[in-house]
Amino acid sequence: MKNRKSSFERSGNAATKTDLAKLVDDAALNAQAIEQLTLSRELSVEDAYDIQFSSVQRRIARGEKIIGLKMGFTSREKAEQMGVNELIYGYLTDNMHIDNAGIADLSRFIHARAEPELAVKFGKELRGDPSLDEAWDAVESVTVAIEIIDSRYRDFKFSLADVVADNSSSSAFVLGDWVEKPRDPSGLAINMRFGDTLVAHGSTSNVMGNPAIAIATGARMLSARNQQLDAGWVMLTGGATAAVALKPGVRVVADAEGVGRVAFTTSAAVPH
Ligand code: OOG
Ligand code: MG
Repeated sequence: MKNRKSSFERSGNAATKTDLAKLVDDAALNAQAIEQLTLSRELSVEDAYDIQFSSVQRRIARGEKIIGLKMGFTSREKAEQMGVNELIYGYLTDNMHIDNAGIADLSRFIHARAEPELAVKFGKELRGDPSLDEAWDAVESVTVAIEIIDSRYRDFKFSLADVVADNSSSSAFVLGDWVEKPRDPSGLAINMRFGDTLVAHGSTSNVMGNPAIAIATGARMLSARNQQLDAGWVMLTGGATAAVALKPGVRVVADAEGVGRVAFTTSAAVPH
């Protein structure tokens, strides 16, 4: 039989995938940055998704519930900002949800950034290799979201395998009100403001030309791991603009053309 061990197993590093899942999960829990995993071991993207899955199981064991998926690097703007050129996904849990107009406690994060995204909710499950039309047909409603990403790696620097193992920097998200889906989700202007300052401006077309393609791709990537997008799940289709570092005491507002708006405020600076 051919050598079927993954590069990770062959590298002979003592830490198992379960150990690495605990490492990234603890870093997220304690808001403590860690060194990139790939600086001291070989990790394939497949290994990284195993670590991600195992870290999400730890969240579930603590009582969190998976409520959806986020796609990453679906726009050139994001891929260029982070130097990673491949689509990724990560899981969203109920614990990551912040109410619209609520407060994001910055002490929960290491070096959080915000990005405006189109979010969708599925009316039916989606699996396999759906067409763009099938993907959009599975969507029940849409809203504008602000994703708060927070890499657990020092200086927000990572390789593809590192970021995947870290649940693709999933950290928190705020959702606007759900509205009827447009016939075509492409070409909608999307903006984000910090106070009165416009800090990000793009179009939903930045997301793979059409966010429905990001949805179809997410379904296909999950299928490759024998998983699926469930009815009732939420998906963040990916940042349409570069992400912007959060600061204390700032009101963050995003809007998407014809879809609505969403806001939150960051906690005040802690006096020294
Ligand atoms: C990885 C997550 C990317 C997006 O929308 O492209 C992402 C990161 O940039 O830390 O959420
Ligand atoms: Mg994102």
